[in-house]
Amino acid sequence: MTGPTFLERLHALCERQPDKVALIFLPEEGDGERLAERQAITYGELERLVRRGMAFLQAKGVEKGDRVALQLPKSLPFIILHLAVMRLEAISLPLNPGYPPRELLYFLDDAQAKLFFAADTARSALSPLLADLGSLEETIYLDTANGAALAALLAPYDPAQAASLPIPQERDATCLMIYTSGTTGRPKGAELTHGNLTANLDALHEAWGWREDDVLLHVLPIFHVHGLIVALHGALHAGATALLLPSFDARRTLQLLQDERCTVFMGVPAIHRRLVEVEGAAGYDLSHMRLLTSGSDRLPDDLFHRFRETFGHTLLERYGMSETGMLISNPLHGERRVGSVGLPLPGVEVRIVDPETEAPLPDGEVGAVQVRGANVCKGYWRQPEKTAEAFTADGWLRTGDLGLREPDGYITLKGRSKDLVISGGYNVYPPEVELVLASHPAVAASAVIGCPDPQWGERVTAVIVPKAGSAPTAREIIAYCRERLVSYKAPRQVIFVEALPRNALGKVQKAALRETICG
Ligand code: MCA
Repeated sequence: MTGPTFLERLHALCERQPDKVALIFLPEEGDGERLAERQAITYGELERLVRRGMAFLQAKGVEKGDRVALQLPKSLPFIILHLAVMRLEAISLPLNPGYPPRELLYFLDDAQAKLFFAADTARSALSPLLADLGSLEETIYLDTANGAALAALLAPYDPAQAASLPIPQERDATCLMIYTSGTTGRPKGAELTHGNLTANLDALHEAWGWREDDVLLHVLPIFHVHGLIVALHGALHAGATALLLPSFDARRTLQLLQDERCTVFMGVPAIHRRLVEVEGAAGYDLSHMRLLTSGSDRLPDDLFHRFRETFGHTLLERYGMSETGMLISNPLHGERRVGSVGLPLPGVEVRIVDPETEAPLPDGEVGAVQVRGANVCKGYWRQPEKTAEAFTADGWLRTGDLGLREPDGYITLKGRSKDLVISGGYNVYPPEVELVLASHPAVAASAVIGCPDPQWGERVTAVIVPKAGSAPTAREIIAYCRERLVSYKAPRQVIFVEALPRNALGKVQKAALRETICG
């Protein structure tokens, strides 16, 4: 692989266009959206802040390979610290601010995080719990709502001190860890390297025609690959400008896309659905936009058509996963085929194989989707056996999705071989929820499935056999899960049954259950 890495490229952009605005942070709507309250950061300021951040992290003892966890809202401190960690050859570990303490502790412990940044508002809940965490040397609480807090934190540190540090050169070194769950229920950290990020960003740059004069409206969370790599890194890699909304609001999004003359927007189907449902949606002028993408969940055909009818833009559907970044995309120019995720991105190999023998299948036959390329992660953090299970001997990653290739190369996904529910673009692994349900004193057995849902795509549904003599309520079960799991993983629906359908080996037959329960 040749060419600069993502961090080298970003550094060069900061030197070349220091006065260009890189990031604009928009306040929550209630805060009163006036120009003066926006915070604009130029590429030059970004570089200076990242260097200060590096000097600060060095003073905290952060070294190559250390894990630094960030459970912060979408904010400037998050982005500066994230970039500074990666520039120091350490590993950034972004975490959903919605994780309840129980989930959070698992991630910090499993990753053996050395330093942890959390929101100031979480201090009283977290500080007693973190005291016993072996690897954790320090937790730093930050007031991210107050722009001055970061400046105050970093002020004593000299950006010149970090200026002499080389930009990381080792492409195989892990720089980012994203936790994903799996069939065993325990989330595992996918280790993404500098080389992975670079390969993915270069491929998307070429495929989607990113330009320096692009303006991205960013509404996604930044603790996942979609919002962090594809959207935020994508804009920075292009030297473009990203306008960041702290959270998604459909009407405001349309207003901003129109008024700010944004050129790029990325969303999940649940977001696009809300956009078309805004009253008077078709009246917003989005004619200046050049790219609107959809991912993280299958784009329903009706939404594909409705979006085009409403806004005059054809959504570009693409497919990716945490372990690989983006793999397959409909083309920027050419046919964006409804129901298909498109063609493999430059440098990404995709094959469809027989799920049993793993022999490649001819076009048109449904099989398991496997992927290989410089974008694919090197494995799971400290889980060599899980890594070995995920890859074939010749280095293909088993995605867990089923699909077929059309004779002209377009790939269409046809379901999953893994047990997974996708709710509003978030992956929910049933075993993780079932593990929590199993710990409830009134639950004898449970199975978690996804039922079709007009808002979320799939609704997390718990089917429960209560213990003899107990009569739990749905409300109780949901509350119990919410205490232990981030809210989108908690069931939205609970159904009580006398028995679960099982096969001869005692395994719950989820397909049969979906048929009877989801109707
Ligand atoms: C929010 N809620 C949800 C979800 N989101 N429930 C189920 N599924 C969800 N996805 C619930 C909250 O628990 C809360 O419930 C209520 O909805 C309102 O919460 P709020 O935060 O206001 O929700 P929202 O702002 O309306 O969020 C909807 C959303 C969000 C904007 C669609 O879910 C979202 O940003 N999704 C995108 C996820 C994403 O970026 N995925 C990428 C990962 P209550 O009121 O009862 O407490 S996948 C990825 O990265 C791969 C690589 C890829 O290919 O992209």
